[in-house]
Amino acid sequence: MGGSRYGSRCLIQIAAKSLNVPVELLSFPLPENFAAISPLKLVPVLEVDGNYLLESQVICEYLEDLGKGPSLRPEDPYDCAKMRLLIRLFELYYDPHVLKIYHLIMSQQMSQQGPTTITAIMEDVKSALNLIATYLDDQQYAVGNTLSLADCALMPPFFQMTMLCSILGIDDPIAGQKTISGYFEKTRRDPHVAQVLTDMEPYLRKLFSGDIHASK
Ligand SMILES: N[C@@H](CCC(=O)N[C@@H](CS)C(=O)NCC(=O)O)C(=O)O
Repeated sequence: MGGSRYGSRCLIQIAAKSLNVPVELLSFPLPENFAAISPLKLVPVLEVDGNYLLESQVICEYLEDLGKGPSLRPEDPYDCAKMRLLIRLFELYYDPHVLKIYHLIMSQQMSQQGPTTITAIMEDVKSALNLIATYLDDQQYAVGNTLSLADCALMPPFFQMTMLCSILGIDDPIAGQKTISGYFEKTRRDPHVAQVLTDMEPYLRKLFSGDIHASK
């Protein structure tokens, strides 16, 4: 799905490793028969010899295990664990809150209860960002000075949040958290990250328009 924060995780990795993986971007809503490929009816999915792998992080780890291109897993075991911790903190404590905002937008309920509900959810989002910030290195990337799977996981959703807030005209929690905003600005300069974020933009603009304008 174009603009997907989870699909884009794999796209940054594929670009950074120069992998020859044909990519098909699906549009939203996903086709009915997609359930035959993924019982979760979620993207991304990776086809491997006629089988289908689900879950972006499982796909990323599989692509790393193939051993092609530069490794996006830090060599040092502690750094590698920190990379995995950042990804888990994002998935368990940040994204479920953000998902509530997206459901609100998609369910066309923005004009009735949107602004109040979003303000409440943003408090949880801010707490999750503080938690993630505790484990971010103060270097160019999330862990040290090279791109890792943590950056592939964090940058697309952070970008999605900044776009959402700019379209809604509300305070951006990414910009409001010093460590996170410093990380975001540094890491978005990576050419592979920059390209994927640029590609996400038109899809996100389309996705977040409509209902959002109706609520103003
Ligand atoms: N845990 C899954 C989450 C994937 C996910 O939420 N994908 C969204 C796009 S970002 C999706 O396919 N949504 C389709 C829908 O809601 O119909 C992963 O890591 O792959």
